[in-house]
Amino acid sequence: MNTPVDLPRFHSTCPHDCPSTCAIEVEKIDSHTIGRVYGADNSYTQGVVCAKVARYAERIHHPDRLSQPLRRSNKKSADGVFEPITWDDALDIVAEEVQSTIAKYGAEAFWPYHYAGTMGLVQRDGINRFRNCLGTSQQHNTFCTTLADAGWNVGVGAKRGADSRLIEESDLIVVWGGNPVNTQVNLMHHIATAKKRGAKLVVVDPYKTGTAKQADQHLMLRPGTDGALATAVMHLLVKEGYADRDYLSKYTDFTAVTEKHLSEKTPQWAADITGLSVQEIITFARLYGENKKSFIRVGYGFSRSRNGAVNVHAVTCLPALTGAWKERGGGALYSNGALYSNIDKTLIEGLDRVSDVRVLDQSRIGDILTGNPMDLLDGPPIKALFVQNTNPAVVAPESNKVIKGLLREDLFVCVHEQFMTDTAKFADIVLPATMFLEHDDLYVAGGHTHVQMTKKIVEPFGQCRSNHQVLCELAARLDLEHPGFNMTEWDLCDHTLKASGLHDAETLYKEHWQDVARDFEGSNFLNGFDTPDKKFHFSPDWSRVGPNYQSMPTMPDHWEVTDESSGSYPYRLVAAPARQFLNTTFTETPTSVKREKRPALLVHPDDLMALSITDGQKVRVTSACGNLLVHAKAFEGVQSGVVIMESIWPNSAFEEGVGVNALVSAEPGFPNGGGVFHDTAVKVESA
Ligand SMILES: Nc1nc2c(c(=O)[nH]1)N[C@H]1C(S)=C(S)[C@@H](COP(=O)(O)OP(=O)(O)OC[C@H]3O[C@@H](n4cnc5c(=O)[nH]c(N)nc54)[C@H](O)[C@@H]3O)O[C@H]1N2
Ligand SMILES: Nc1nc2c(c(=O)[nH]1)N[C@H]1C(S)=C(S)[C@@H](COP(=O)(O)OP(=O)(O)OC[C@H]3O[C@@H](n4cnc5c(=O)[nH]c(N)nc54)[C@H](O)[C@@H]3O)O[C@H]1N2
Ligand code: SF4
Ligand SMILES: [Mo]
Repeated sequence: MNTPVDLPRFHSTCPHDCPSTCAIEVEKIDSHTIGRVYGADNSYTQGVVCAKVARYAERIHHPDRLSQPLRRSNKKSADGVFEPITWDDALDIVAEEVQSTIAKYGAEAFWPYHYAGTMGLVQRDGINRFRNCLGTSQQHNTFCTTLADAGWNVGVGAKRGADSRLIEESDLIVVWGGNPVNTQVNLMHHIATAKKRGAKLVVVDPYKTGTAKQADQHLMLRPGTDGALATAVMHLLVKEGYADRDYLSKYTDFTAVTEKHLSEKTPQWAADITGLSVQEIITFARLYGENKKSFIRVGYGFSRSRNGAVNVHAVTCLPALTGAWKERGGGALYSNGALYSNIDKTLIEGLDRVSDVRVLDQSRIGDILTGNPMDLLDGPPIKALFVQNTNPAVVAPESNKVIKGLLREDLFVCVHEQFMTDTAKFADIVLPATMFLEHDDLYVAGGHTHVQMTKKIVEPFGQCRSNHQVLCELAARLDLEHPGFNMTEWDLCDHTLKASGLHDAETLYKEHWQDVARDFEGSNFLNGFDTPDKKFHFSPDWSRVGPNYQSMPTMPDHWEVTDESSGSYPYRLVAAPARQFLNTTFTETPTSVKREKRPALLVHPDDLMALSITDGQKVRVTSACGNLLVHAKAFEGVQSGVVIMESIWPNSAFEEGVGVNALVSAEPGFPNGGGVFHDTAVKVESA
C-alpha cells in the first residue's frame, strides 16, 4: 500500500499478549483504512514497536479476515465448510444451544472459554460477567503466567518489581529465560541505552536467541535446570563474600540453615545438571556479585516446566542475597500485574454474581472435552463451548486430544474470531470479531506501569462485532441482567476507572496514559516485601501459592520432575516463540510468514550426524503424547541433546496437520498448574 505522507495519527495501545503493551500512534488514511503504526513517545515505549505491529495494516486489511457470521454445512472436520447467515440467526442459534444445554445438563455443561487475543480489560474479561451471570463452568487460566506467578509470589509476595525504566541505570542486566528480541523488543531499547554506558548483558537461555547474540555472556543451559544454576551462583556469592549480611537479616528469612544448604550446592554439582562449565558458572557469579546495580528481567520461558515455579523462585533469591534491591537499577522484575490490583472490575467481570461452580483447567481442555472425569471434577460433560480470544486447537497442550474433543458431534461449538483459525474450523457457528482499532478499551501492562485508554479509530470491517457487543446480544437473548450488559464499552471503562480512583476515560484518553508506578522504595520493597511477615523468603511456603505443594523443595534447588530425556526419548524440546508471530496471531500475515519461512526443528550438527540426518531433511519428532513431521535445521547455538522449535505455527502449516503442541504434555506444573510448553522429551528420526 502506498501511504501518503503526513497522515493524521491517532493514539492507541497494542492489544496483544505481550508485556510491552506499547503506546502507539496509528496513521489513518480514511474511515476504514490505516497506514503505518509507530511507537509513541511514552517513557517505556520510547518510540519503539515491533515490526509485526508496525505493519498492522497487513492484518487489519487482510483479505482472509472474517467478515460475516457463518454456519457449518458439513460434518465436523479440520476442513470445515461454512455458509453465511445473518447475525440474528447466528446469535439465536447460539442462545438456543446454550439454553437447551443448560436445561438438559445444567449450566456447568456450558464452558465459555477465552484467553488473551486482546488484553483490553473489557474485550478480554467481559466473558467473566457472562460466565458469572449464567453460573457456567469457570476457567483456571494456566496457559501463561501460573507457574511464574507461583515462583515469584512465594518469595517476593506480590507480582510487581523494579521499574523497568531504571534498567538504563543498571551496570548488569540479566535476561533470564526470556527472549525480548522476539517477545518484547522495547526492553532491548532500554538495555541498549544501559550498554552504551558500559553495562553488561547476560542471557540465560537454552539456545542462542537473538537476545543471546547481543549478550556479553550467554549461559546456554539445559532446559529446566535454572534452579541448579541459581543455587550454585548463591553458593559462590556466599563463599566469596558477596552476600549482603545486613540486608539479609533485615529483609529476608535467610538463616544458618539456608547457608548450610547452599554450601553443598557446588558449581560442579550445577555443571553436571545444567551442562554449563564450572568456569561459566563462576564467571557469572562473580559478575553478579561485583555489580550491585544488577537488574534481573525474569522471563516466562524458564517457568514453562514442571519444576518452573521452583526455578523462578531460585532466581528471585539472587537480588535478595546481594541486596541488589537497594540500588537504583538493581533488583528484578517479572511482571507488574499487582500494580493494577486496585482496579475495580466488578462491572466488567460481574464480580457481584460469582457463584460456587467448578473451575476447569484451561490447559487441560483436551482431557476436559474428551470427558476425563478427573478433569471434569466429577461434574457433567461439556456440551457447549463458546470460544473468544484464543485458538486452543493450536496453543493448548496435547492438541491431538483437543482436536478429538472438538470433533465430537454432540458438542456445540461457537468461535468468535478475526480469522478462520484451526479452532474456528471445528465450530458450528463462527462469528466475526472486530480488531482493537475498531473498538474502545482499557489496558494495563505487565512490563511497565501505565494504564491506557483507547478509542475506535476506524469503522469495523464487514459485519464484525466486538466481544462486548456479542456478549451483550447473547445476554439479552438469555435474559441475563447486569448493568455491564447495558453499557457501551466506553462507559464501562469510564465507570471502572472512576471506581478505581484513576483518571476518567476522556482524561485518560486525552493524556494517553497514566503512570501508576510506585516510588523507588516501594517498587524495590525497601519498606518490606509483600509476604505476610514482610520478608523475602529463601525457604518458601509453597502452600501459599497452590494446592500441589507437598513434594516441593523448601529451599532453592534443582527439582528433578521434568520430562527427562531417556533411551526412548533422548532429546529435550523447547517450543519457544517465533519473532514474527505472537502465539498464533500474525501466522496469517504474509510478511510474517515469509520471514519465518516454515516450521523447523533446530538440531545441533553433532546430533544430526549421530542421527544420520542432513540439514533440511524431513524428520519425525515423537514424544509420549504425539508425533509430527518437520524439517530439521542444523544449528550450533544449542547444547547437544536439546532441540528447538520456534512456533506457534498453525497445525495446518505441518504436513500431516499436526502441530507442535501435539508433542507437549498437558500435565500441570507444580504447585498450581500451568502449561509446561518447554518441558518435553522427544525422539527424532529421519522420515
Ligand atoms: N514475537 C513474539 N512475541 C511474543 C510472543 C510470541 O509468541 N512471539 N508471545 C507473547 C506471550 S503470550 C508471552 S507470555 C511472552 C513470553 O515471552 P518470554 O518471557 O520471552 O517467554 P517464552 O516465550 O516462553 O520463552 C522465552 C525464552 O525462554 C527460553 N527457555 C525455555 N525453557 C527455558 C529454561 O528452562 N530455562 C531458561 N533459562 N530459558 C528457557 C526459550 O528458549 C526462549 O528463548 O511473549 C509475548 N510476546
Ligand atoms: N508450543 C507452545 N505453545 C504455547 C506457548 C509456547 O510458548 N509454545 N505459549 C503459551 C502462551 S504463553 C500463551 S499466552 C498461549 C496463547 O494462546 P492464545 O491466547 O490462544 O493466543 P493466540 O494464538 O494469539 O490466539 C488469540 C486469538 O484471539 C483472536 N483475537 C484477537 N483479538 C480478538 C478480539 O478482540 N476478539 C476475538 N473474539 N478474538 C480476538 C486472534 O485472532 C487469535 O486467533 O499459548 C500458549 N501455547
Ligand atoms: S512489542 Fe508487543 S506490545 Fe509492542 S507492538 Fe509488538 S506485540 Fe505489541
Ligand atoms: Mo503468554
